[in-house]
Amino acid sequence: MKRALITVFTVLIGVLVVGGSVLAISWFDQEPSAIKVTPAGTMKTPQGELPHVKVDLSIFPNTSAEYPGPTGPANTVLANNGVLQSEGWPFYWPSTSFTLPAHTAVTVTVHQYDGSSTVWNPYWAKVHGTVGGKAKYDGKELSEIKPSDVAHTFTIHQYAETDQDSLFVSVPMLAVPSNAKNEANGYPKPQVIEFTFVTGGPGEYVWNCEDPCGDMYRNLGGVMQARGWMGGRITVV
Ligand SMILES: [Cu+2]
Repeated sequence: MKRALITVFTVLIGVLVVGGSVLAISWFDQEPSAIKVTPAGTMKTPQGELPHVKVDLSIFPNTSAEYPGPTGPANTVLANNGVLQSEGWPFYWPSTSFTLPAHTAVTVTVHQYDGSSTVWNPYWAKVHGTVGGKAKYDGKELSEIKPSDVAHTFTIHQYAETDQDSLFVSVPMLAVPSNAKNEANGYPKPQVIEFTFVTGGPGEYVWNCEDPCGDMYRNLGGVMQARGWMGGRITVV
């Protein structure tokens, strides 16, 4: 009887430890809540007239009271090379997670407040995978910018092995000039970047920044590998 009780106790403790760990990990790995897309009627595209949605994003060079950035503990630690403090690193706002409708034209407008850090590969200074192969930079249509003018990129990747529809989009985010003065909100006047791409069928995609804006190896660590900062998840439904 005693032995049976001890066994039950041991199993119970095991369940608590494992269950607690799973809860802790999922809490530490929490993502910011997904960005809402705004329906915008239909749009004429090379694939015909399609439903149209809009997404608004910002890129801030550092956190502030108004834009606190991603506050999940795992993100904070990752983004600061193990040091618990969240200021001084750039991030996409208000989130890095989206759910997008399938077979839809998606127009993304980005308010970009950060300075430049030259891309290692000029490929990332070019626009890939958008409607017309271009993006609008403060109203001007361009298919590439100077590698030294890139602040960040918005790059959606396809998984290497999958049977879902291909989706590869990469747009360089134009930097604000290095001598730009901060306005009342503590940030310089942003560059406004706009581009449209077309989703295929349902699938799971990841996106991230390809500009070396983080720390550690070749500045590709820290925020560069942290969801909620410079990368996220796109679900097409
Ligand atoms: Cu970046």
